[in-house]
Amino acid sequence: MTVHFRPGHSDTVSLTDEAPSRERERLLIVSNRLPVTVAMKDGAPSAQRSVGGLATALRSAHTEPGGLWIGWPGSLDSLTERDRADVLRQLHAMRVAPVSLSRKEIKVFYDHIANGVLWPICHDRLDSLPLRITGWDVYERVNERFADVVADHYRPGDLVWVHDYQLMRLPALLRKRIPEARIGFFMHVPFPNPEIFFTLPVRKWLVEGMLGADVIGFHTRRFRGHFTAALRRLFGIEMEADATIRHDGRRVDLGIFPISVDAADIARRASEREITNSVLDFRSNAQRLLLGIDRLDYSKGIPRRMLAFERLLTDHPEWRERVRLVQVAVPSRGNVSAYRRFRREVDALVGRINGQFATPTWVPVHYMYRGVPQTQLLSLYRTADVMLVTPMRDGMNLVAKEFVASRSDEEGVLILSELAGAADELLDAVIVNPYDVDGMAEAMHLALTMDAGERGRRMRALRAQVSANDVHRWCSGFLEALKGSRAKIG
Ligand code: ADQ
Repeated sequence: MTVHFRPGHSDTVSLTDEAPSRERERLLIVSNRLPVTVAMKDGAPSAQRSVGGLATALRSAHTEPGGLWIGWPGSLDSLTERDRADVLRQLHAMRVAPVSLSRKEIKVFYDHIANGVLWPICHDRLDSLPLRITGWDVYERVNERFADVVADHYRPGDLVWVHDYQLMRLPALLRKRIPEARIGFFMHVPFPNPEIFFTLPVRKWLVEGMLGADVIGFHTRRFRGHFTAALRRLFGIEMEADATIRHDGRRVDLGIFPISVDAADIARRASEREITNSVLDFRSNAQRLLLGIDRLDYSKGIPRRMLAFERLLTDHPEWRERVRLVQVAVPSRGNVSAYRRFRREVDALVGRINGQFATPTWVPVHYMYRGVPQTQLLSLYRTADVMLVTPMRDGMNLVAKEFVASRSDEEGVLILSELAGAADELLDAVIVNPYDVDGMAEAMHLALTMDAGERGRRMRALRAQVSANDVHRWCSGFLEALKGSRAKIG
């Protein structure tokens, strides 16, 4: 195998030399971040496969013969020429093709537009928008760069699956380059209500970008409904009975594909002795455990969850010294000012609650501002009496499903926000309105006092739902729709 640089696409490695035959349907996955992390190990750069999220969801599709993942590998700027070539060789062996982005592009495309504008818009947070928005030209340029790299690797018959809000323009840009390609686009975040989405001056241009796809996937019916409402207002088109629309002489499928987790794998790992032993250690102090696991993101509802816990301790003082909240928050998007402000807000709330209620032998909120390894995550899921998943808005929320999948002991209660996509499926959770602090405090009390029969009944129903609709079903459902999309054209 030879690794060579293509002019104009500095980090693109050719993977054509060992590719399978032309007839085989290959899958090209495209996402902003590659499912790898490059770090220095013993003085040499090493590319490691990431775990969790999309990396896990698409692992088997990616490792199919000919599978290729295209995306940004993180900045390689600090590496020497030799180390960079070494990393590119490692990435090639992992069947990933890097798209190189400059520091300035990352700042504008990723930090400013994707995370500073599109993320808050998709999570109903108009108040978090910058007063003046610039940088759409850079967003377009970066999407063009992705399109170039995909086109470089594309061969007739390939399926191209584009992921998420960072790449909303990519389907149309690809369609221009490869008119006959089968292109899918999956929106991992909510498509917002058009009243909110239409505040963006570039609303039509973004939707036109998505419409370059043959199949557009959403987690829930509600998000697809928002999208079709936007289509009606922008183009006067209606979705037909078979969930397709006609646009620009083509048909586009609008599908519902709720993402999930590898339920069987989680259940197996959560039952290993290492995990069950640590659960006994965690439980030894006889206090009940409420658990929150989130990226530290303002959409995840951490402040109101804390206030609800504070209310629980105020309205039901019998829980003092008998219950604790473990909140694990993985640092996220520290380059965006709204996230830095948010971090300070959470720090202050934790301090206030602990200052008010702690005793020499009890601290009500255990706050961990870091990611935790998979084994610890599973131990926490298995130990929790009550899992708190209370986002203000969430596309799906995989934490809720990971918790359910890990509870092969059929114990634990899930409190779930009605504004998480997962609430459309996990009907046997205790469903709450995340804006209703007092209601959430009562839900905590209810969950802590729920009898064993009711807990078991709910958990069994939740587990049946998650195992019947796991991540493999999500992945194959989307790919089947994409393969079938051609049949509808004409
Ligand atoms: P996210 O907003 O990142 O994903 P989520 O679906 O909850 O949210 O996934 C988070 C993942 O990170 C989970 O796998 C979880 O285990 C892990 N994680 C979270 N906190 C952690 C911690 N402190 N330590 C270790 N691991 C942690 C986006 C959308 C979601 C959608 C997914 C997939 O915002 O709505 O469900 O994509 O489509």
